[in-house]
Amino acid sequence: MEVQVLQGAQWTSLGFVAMDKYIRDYALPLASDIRENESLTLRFIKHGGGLSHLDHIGIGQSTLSSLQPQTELFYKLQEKDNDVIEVFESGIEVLLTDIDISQNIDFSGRIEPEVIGKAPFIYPKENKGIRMHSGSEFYVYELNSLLGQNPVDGQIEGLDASPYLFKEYDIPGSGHPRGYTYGWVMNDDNYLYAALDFTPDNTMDGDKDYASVYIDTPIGVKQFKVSENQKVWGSPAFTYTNKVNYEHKIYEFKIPLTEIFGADFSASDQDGVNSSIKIAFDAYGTAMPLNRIDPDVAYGSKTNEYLVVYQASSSTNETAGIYGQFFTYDGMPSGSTLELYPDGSDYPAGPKVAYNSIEDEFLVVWSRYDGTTDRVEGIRLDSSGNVIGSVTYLDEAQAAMSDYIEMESREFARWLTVRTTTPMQSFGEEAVKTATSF
Ligand SMILES: [Ca+2]
Ligand SMILES: [Ca+2]
Ligand SMILES: [Ca+2]
Repeated sequence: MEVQVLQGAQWTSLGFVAMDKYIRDYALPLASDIRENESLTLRFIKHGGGLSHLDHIGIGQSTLSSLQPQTELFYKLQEKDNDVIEVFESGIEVLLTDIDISQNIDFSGRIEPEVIGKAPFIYPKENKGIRMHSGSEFYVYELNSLLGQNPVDGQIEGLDASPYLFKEYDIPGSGHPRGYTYGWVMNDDNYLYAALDFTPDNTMDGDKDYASVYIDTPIGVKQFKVSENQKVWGSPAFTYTNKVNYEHKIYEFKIPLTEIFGADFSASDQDGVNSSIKIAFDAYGTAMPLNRIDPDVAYGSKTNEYLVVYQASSSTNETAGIYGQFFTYDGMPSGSTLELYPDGSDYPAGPKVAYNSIEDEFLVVWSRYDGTTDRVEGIRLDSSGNVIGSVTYLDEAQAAMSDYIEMESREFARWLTVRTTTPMQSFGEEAVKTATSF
């Protein structure tokens, strides 16, 4: 991203910053020949990369004034709040008044990679990565259990009076904000109405954004897909809702009941109709889920549950985080996803987990390059997933591999031990460290 300033009739470059897909804060000093209390016209130009967005621009307490007629800029760039505007190669211009020359230009923004992943979010989440079919997981909506209408009009506020069918928390791997997605379903005599409030998608990306309803019908699973170019079954909209304070994607669906129950279906004669509708959703907004790789599992004997830990990364593998998920003894997810090390600028890898049956605790370790050295870090969790203490440095390890063994031994403390290969010059040696110290 390049920042330019207008001086006379001349645009002068103030500098460049390298951005990634996450909205981050940047600062550039003002040019020395800019005078106090002036108004300043700045231009932000995207150079290279994929889609780009700015969330906030300011100079100290200086007031941002939008250049007419782009009044949306003024509203969206006032605060860093995930309410963003798209920036193109042609750039955007903003006018700042009452400049305090002792301050930097502060701004927040992102640039996506040119090639981004294609995987949508799936609801129910059990279907992730699997093509929808009759054996997939579905929500069940009983016909006539919620009578009503949701006109396809870009508004879903009225739905809050009705219970939602699902509410799922999503952590996008794409740099979009994390947040909840809500789904509603209702029907009248002729149509099934469904709606999604897809709060993780705060970018308006034309036909790249889409969502679908999947319904298991007697003739197989039908997909009802909606996007800017596909409006047979409903429509997307980009709007504000009462769920978050930034503009984002919603989807409304209006599906004839004859598409579900067959052409003979009649509201007045529902004899012989299986009124349980099996329904699922997907949504993609260039907002997309993380890729989950490199899992490890430990069994918690006290609670009869498994803790699976894994690395989750974006499809471009530029950053990653470490996550965990409990599963019941029969394999159902238990509780929500645990963020053990956040997806950020670095790349924690190779998570391992072990269980301490004496303390009923789990220890998760991973290796991470912090910009200077490779390090093995760990975190303790109780069997409910609550973090005990905080992420703790355990050892230096240049091999991006950590392994550890359970040692309920006599001499050692009753906790797990961490074993890692240590620096390259002594590759092959193993250092044994107890984790009792953290
Ligand atoms: Ca904003
Ligand atoms: Ca509506
Ligand atoms: Ca989008």
